[in-house]
Amino acid sequence: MVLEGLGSSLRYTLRKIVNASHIDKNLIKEVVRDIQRALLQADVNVKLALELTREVERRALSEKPPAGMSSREHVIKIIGEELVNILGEPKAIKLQKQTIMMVGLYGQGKTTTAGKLARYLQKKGLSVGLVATDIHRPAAYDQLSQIAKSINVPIYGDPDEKKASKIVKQALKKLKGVDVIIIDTSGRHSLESDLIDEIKEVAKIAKPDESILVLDSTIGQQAGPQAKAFHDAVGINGIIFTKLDGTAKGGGALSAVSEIGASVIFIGTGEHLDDLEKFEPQRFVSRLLGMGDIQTLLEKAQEVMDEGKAEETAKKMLSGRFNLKDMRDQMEMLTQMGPLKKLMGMIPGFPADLSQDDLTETQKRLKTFEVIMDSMTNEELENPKLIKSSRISRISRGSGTDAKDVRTLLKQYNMSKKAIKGLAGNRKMRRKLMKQLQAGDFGA
Ligand SMILES: Nc1nc2c(ncn2[C@@H]2O[C@H](COP(=O)(O)OP(=O)(O)OP(=O)(O)O)[C@@H](O)[C@H]2O)c(=O)[nH]1
Ligand SMILES: [Mg+2]
Repeated sequence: MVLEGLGSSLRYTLRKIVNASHIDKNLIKEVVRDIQRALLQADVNVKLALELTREVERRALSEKPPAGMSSREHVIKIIGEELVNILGEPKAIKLQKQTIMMVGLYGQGKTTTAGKLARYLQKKGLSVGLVATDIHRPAAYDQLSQIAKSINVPIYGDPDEKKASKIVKQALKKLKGVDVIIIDTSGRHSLESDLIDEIKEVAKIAKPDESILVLDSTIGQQAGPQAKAFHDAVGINGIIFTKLDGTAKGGGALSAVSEIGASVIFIGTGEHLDDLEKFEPQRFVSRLLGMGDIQTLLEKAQEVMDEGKAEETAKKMLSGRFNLKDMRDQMEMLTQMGPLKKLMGMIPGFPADLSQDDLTETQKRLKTFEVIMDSMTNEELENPKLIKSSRISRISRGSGTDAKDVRTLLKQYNMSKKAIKGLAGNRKMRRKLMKQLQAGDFGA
């Protein structure tokens, strides 16, 4: 996984949010400190890391969650959004006829990435040709030839030619028929003037539609100044980061180029030609944070909260007070089942152990009860004794059910109430139930 270290520490932090009993200022401050530490460890620029965490804190403390979103989800969403923000705008490669020039310092991954890009475009249905202009390293032509052969694309190069621009001139003629021409250039240890002159000359002949800078992401924040220097020299349209597999400094490289306004197109995540991924900040961050896992965790947290509510209702029930509203609350939880399955057996008047068929039947019945109760007035819910035959007709009409169903509901209510009364008077039984509730023994 890309940036495993950063990902795992951020995921650990998000877990804190998911598992916290409630979200408060202290928790947010703690989370923000964790994120700061994680970003700095991933080599993200201090200023950028501070800006991000300040913004997360400000938003988490001041913004209200949109309707239907819990405060946990909201804080996690803010963190995700701010992380996406520091990665900047992505750029997509156009799927059309064009000339692409790859530039970069020595050993950054230009040649490999030229092959990866050729493979990518080929898979998208374009015909591609590769051009080898590295006149300095003798093995360069062979390296690109091998890549070209493995993906079955034409290559043009001339190991005997000493001028890169001449090779390009020939290549443009030879590869006229292909959709995309990808020119691999030579690298240097540093941005010396002869490298600059050479790629400038290549560019003059090739007139590339895209000049792509290939950057080894292990250089971390150095990516920023390097990108700027290349941009000033030849004009860079997009960046491809390589070696994002297994680097602790990837966060530094990614954030550094976005800071100077350069757009990342792809990331290289391995030595194989298929190890090229479109760079999509949103997806990148989702994966980094393990959003799929987080969603599951949030759902689990929701269940835990329901258990809390179940306990509250059960306590109220044990106090002896019980009206139709209380019954509706219980039923609401019952219909969610899952970890509450066991609790159902604990509610007096409902069967203790249900088969799946019984369960389905009961759920159906509960659904009908719910519809009926929706047609009752608040007064009726709080004081069910009021419900006599004229009201029963009105309620059944209003809910589109039979009067018989309304009577069944009232019968069920009376049974539950009676059982609860007996229970509330039975101290031994009460203690047993409370113990079960406190142990959180709801089963799954
Ligand atoms: N793990 C990993 N290795 C990569 C990746 N991209 C390139 N490499 C490796 O990095 C090394 C250098 O890659 P090249 O493509 O030869 O780099 P270059 O920029 O063309 O190098 P020069 O032409 O010598 O300047 C090779 O061993 C590649 O296999 C990547 O995304 N992940
Ligand atoms: Mg090379």
